[in-house]
Amino acid sequence: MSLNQAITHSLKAALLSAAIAASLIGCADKEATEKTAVMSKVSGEKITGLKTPESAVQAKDGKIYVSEISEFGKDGDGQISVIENGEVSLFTDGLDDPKGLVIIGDFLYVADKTQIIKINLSDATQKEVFVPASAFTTPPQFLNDLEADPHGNLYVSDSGDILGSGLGGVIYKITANGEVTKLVDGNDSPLVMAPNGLLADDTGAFLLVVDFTSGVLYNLNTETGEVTDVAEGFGGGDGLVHHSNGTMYVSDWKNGKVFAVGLDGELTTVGPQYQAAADIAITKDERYIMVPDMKAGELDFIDLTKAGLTQ
Ligand SMILES: [Ca+2]
Ligand SMILES: [Ca+2]
Repeated sequence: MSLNQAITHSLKAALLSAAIAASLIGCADKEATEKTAVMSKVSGEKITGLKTPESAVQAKDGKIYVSEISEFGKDGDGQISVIENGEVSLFTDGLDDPKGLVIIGDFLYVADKTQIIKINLSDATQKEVFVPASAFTTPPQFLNDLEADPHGNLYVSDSGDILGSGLGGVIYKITANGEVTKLVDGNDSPLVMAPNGLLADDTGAFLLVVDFTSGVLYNLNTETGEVTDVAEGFGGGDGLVHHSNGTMYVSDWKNGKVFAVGLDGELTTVGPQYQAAADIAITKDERYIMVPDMKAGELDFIDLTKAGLTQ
């Protein structure tokens, strides 16, 4: 971290803590309920042999779903694997470049390059295009993270020309019936370059976003489209996770790191050095941060009960 970044972190610590506390208030109760309701089927053992894994999510029954891009830009070779008690099996294939995953009710939603796919968790043959590419206001280039709010709305980041100019990204809201609205793009705010990780608050009024090009974390007002700079220095920011104790975790794909961001705004690196820490997630019992290491082809588990990572 440069001195400038360090100073910025210091100056913005209070703002960050306020933003997280304000936007995520109420999450603790919900997560605590789920925590006790779920029997974790996680051994903490690293999963290997995955094909360019990007994102992971744990269902209420403990199963973990992982999106695998396989070859970037090649259609039809993407897939979703399911992990149960440490055993990996194929859930569904025939996707393009699947990335962000979110579960609403009995369905898994997948941001698959240019469209959103909806799959029945209990029967993967029930798979449909929930939002086609044509429904977006601009043709999607690189649909990336998916997030849901308690009202059943989805949010998706299009990271734009993420591997080229690093610009052209857009953030969209998708209602439960599939209606798409553009929330913000680079014309509305220069902070929006290649938006990646999304984290919604309990009301859907605010969305925390980390940008892959700038490493800036910002807060988006989903009603007004107003974008507020919260913190910076996250490199190739990818995944955002909230723990009910107030700690936030942010992954840095480019530098292979996972940061814990305390309520005081202090950053701590957690877990080992990765090749490419993609879209992280937290297990239902909040014991592990799941880290898809895209280049290593692995899903790692950072045990938060070790090294004083939980209070
Ligand atoms: Ca592919
Ligand atoms: Ca991502």
